[in-house]
Amino acid sequence: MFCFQCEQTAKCGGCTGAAGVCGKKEDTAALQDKLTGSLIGLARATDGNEHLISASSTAVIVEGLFATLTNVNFDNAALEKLLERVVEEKRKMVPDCFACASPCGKNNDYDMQKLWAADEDIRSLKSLILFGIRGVAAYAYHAAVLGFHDKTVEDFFYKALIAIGMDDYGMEDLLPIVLEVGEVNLKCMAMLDKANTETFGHPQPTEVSLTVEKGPFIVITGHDLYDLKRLLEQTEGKGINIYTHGEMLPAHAYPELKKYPHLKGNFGTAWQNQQKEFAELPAPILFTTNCLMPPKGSYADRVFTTEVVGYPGMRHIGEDKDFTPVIEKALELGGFGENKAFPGINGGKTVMTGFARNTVMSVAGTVIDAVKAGAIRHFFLVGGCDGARPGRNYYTEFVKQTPADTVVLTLACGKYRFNDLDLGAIGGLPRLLDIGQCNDAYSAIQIAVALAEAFGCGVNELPLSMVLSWYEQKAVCILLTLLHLGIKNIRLGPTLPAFLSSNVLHFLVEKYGIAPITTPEEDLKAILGA
Ligand code: SF4
Ligand code: SF3
Repeated sequence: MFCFQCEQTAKCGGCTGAAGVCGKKEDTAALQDKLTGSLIGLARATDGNEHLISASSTAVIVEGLFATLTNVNFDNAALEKLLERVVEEKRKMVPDCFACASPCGKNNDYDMQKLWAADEDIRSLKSLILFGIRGVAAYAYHAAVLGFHDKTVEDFFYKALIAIGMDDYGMEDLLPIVLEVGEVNLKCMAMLDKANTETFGHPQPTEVSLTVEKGPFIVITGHDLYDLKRLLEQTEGKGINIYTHGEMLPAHAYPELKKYPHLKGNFGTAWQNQQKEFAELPAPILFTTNCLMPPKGSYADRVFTTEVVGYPGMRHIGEDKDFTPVIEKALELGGFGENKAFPGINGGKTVMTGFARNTVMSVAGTVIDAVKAGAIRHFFLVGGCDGARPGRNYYTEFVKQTPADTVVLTLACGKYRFNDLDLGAIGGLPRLLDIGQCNDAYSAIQIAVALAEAFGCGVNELPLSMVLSWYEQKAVCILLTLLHLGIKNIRLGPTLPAFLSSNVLHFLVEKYGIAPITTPEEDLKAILGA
């Protein structure tokens, strides 16, 4: 196998051999490559004719891309089924090709080995496109679940897949498509923001407890808010409490979700701690998206998956969304006998969330006055994924060391490194503002653009610095969105992606000033100049 799509890739170079660091086995990696190659074949079959694109062909492309994201689907049977659906769609799209006596080969599936063995700059740019659209597909999938679609976003998947399969594309052909991934992802995140806020209302600042109350409960993790809504409906009045985990935390801030009194609080920290935190948990855990780690024997009997997530042997809740098996498991396990506090990694008992664009912009006047009066010297966006590498305590230390006259905006699961810290307030505004999930990078962008407009400058001229952490492919598409917007001097860690060749990295450094993180002390000094 060969896979280097995520930050924890072996030796910062690539996972090879029998299994990846994430636990993905060789045969699953081969199936995921085959699925990706067949999606390229399906995209090729459109031959640039958008009339051949259908809702079902797009759905399988979105699902197929999402299924290959890190920590989403380890289930070969589910991947085989997706492959069958791709063939079925291709058969519907170009039936004559299946009956042709002398096939020309132009719609053939793509052999991903060609990509992994390509010239390193071509491989790097094609990887940026592929990993980027895997992230975009995850967001498009969530929007589609809520009934929202965008033709520009959906059509782009075909263009990007075709580009990955083009053997004669050079750097000058691929580079514009890399940046287009960022442009399209901005549209996609805007669509998901609209879908979430129109369905669940605008997030409101909300304090979330880190204590699990006695009695039966269910832990729900991942990014899919609609699954949480349906779980809340099905558990209403049953004496079962619901606790969010990981990227589900911002759900507490949405009016249409927080109105359920049995949505009680948040359990645990970021994804990489799940094998420790779920061990012996007297409750079932429902995974709606990444990040799923191979479940340990101590809790494997209580893991449930739904939507695109899959793991062999784990029970999967299908399209009927009947959560009865999860509910029965919660009642059978019974929960804790008394209230149990699970403090955050810095010992905090509660965390705040819900500072998305609507809330922050409603106090824009106060924020602008505070900047003009010198009460706020600088903004930091410290956001992105969490992960297992030891160097990630950089982000805790960085936030702890930010001066009292600065504001820290955060988003995605990297926030668990510091979201239980009490950083105090400036003029009634908390110094630490959780904007939401990774896709709420859209909110962060809107806030930055509004501030830039208020100050009559560009985003790069604002007293704002971005200190990002990455792990999986959603972070790749968000980074490309920030580059598409021309945002410069982003600090990125804990390590740079293995799929950036030296020439591509050189380009990003020269054009956008991307820099690896160093130490909190040095980076703060470089940013604040003191
Ligand atoms: Fe390795 Fe990451 Fe690929 Fe898993 S997803 S096989 S850890 S590079
Ligand atoms: Fe986290 Fe997996 Fe990326 Fe949505 S849940 S940010 S790592």
